[in-house]
Amino acid sequence: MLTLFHHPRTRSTRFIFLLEELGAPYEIHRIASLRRPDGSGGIDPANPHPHGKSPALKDGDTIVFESAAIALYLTDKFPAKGLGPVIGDPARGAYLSWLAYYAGVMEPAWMSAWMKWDIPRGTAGWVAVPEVMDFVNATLAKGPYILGEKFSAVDILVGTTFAMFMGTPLLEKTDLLEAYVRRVTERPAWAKATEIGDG
Ligand SMILES: N[C@@H](CCC(=O)N[C@@H](CS)C(=O)NCC(=O)O)C(=O)O
Repeated sequence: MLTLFHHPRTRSTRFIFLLEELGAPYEIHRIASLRRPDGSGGIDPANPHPHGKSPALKDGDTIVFESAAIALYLTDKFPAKGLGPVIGDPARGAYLSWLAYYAGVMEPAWMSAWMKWDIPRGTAGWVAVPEVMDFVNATLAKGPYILGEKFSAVDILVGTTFAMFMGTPLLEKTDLLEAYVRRVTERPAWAKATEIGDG
């Protein structure tokens, strides 16, 4: 049995989405508390994440943390649904690249925009949001999903993040992005995830 360490309205809801898509058996351990920007909250000692963050996943004695790693772990463990290209699939390279890009470039890009940080040219390891979006838009112009014709766990990470930011000063709403977000969030598993996860 898999245990998802989850806190309502945090990044962990995306893994209820993925687990539902995969038809995987799982239980939810609700993280009792998280650190909040206003100084409230604190780390729940029962949360196995090394920094007390949400999400984390437990599979027997194995602990997996960081969203990109959890996505890869789950799609590798449950390959039948085809939500992540497996080793040997020509799309595997793109899949791994997008998972790493999500964690290592996209999230820092949005965080630096939100914090109004200037990204030092050529040295930061990530790029600013407009450059990220040029790449995303060029990718989505070629197919309905990030990996092309097939919905994957990358869309769960990217599509739900866009759903949150689109229309804010951080992310301009465009027809292309709106249609993409709709394709991802109209899936029944997302409705189920928010119903289970927000409670
Ligand atoms: N890089 C982590 C980020 C996880 C994260 O920061 N989660 C937030 C909630 S959405 C959290 O737990 N914040 C409380 C804290 O940082 O202590 C991932 O992608 O899984």
